[in-house]
Amino acid sequence: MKTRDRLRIAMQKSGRLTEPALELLTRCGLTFRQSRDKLFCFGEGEPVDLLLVRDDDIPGLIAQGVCDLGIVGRNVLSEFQLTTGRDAEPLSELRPLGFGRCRLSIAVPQELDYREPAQLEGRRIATSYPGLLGEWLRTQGIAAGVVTLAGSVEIAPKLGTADAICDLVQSGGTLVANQLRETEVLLQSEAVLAGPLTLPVDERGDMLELLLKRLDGVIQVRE
Ligand code: PRT
Ligand code: ZN
Repeated sequence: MKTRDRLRIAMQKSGRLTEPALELLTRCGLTFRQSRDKLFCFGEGEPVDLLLVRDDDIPGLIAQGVCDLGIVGRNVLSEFQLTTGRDAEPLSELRPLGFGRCRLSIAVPQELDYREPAQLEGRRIATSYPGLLGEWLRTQGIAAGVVTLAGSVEIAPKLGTADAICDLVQSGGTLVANQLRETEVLLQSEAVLAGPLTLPVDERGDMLELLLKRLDGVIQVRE
């Protein structure tokens, strides 16, 4: 991998994690000059730059070595780990960051008399997380159909394309609005600092160590 002397962090360009991630980095003493295309933000004080991308691209950018770190939901990181081949660079969760909390859950139509996971046997479950859902079904010993959808998963039961869904839940409002009921929690998620399993040993490694120390300080004060 090409050596670089500046640390590069991938984060969400525009979405739920953007504001809190920037706030956290600012509290760690980092300041950025935003470039005109807003894809790359140059770090002014410390040698730390930002790449602003779609959250789904973040694990891949770290695995390819394009970025050293990423701020991304555990749900996205875990799904990447489960769905990329064994040849891909394994990633690790360096720190939980305490924002973007939600859970990945199974939900069924309210009128269904749901008591246990075994009732999902032979049913179709719509999700954007086929890796995480597939793993949960395997551990439960349930054979169910996984219908992979990019978005609007919650309307699948009404459309008749699935019998249940597996999606992110926060307040539960979206489920209620779609006459669905949360029945099983597969994953508790929040934003995490993700990185490669083996951290760089050059100047970036020193900066990373400093950043982790500052992060720990900021997170501790918050708790
Ligand atoms: O454009 P890009 O691909 O970057 O953004 P995105 O639309 O994929 O992501 P975004 O901004 O919606 O979410 C980014 C991350 O925020 C997710 O990967 C989660 O880690 C985290 N997060 C926290 C959530 C939620 N809470 C959340 N409530 N992500 C999505 N939702 C959605 C959920 O999918 C469902 O549609 O909100 C709805 C449920 O919310 P409630 O409050 O009605 O239960
Ligand atoms: Zn996304």
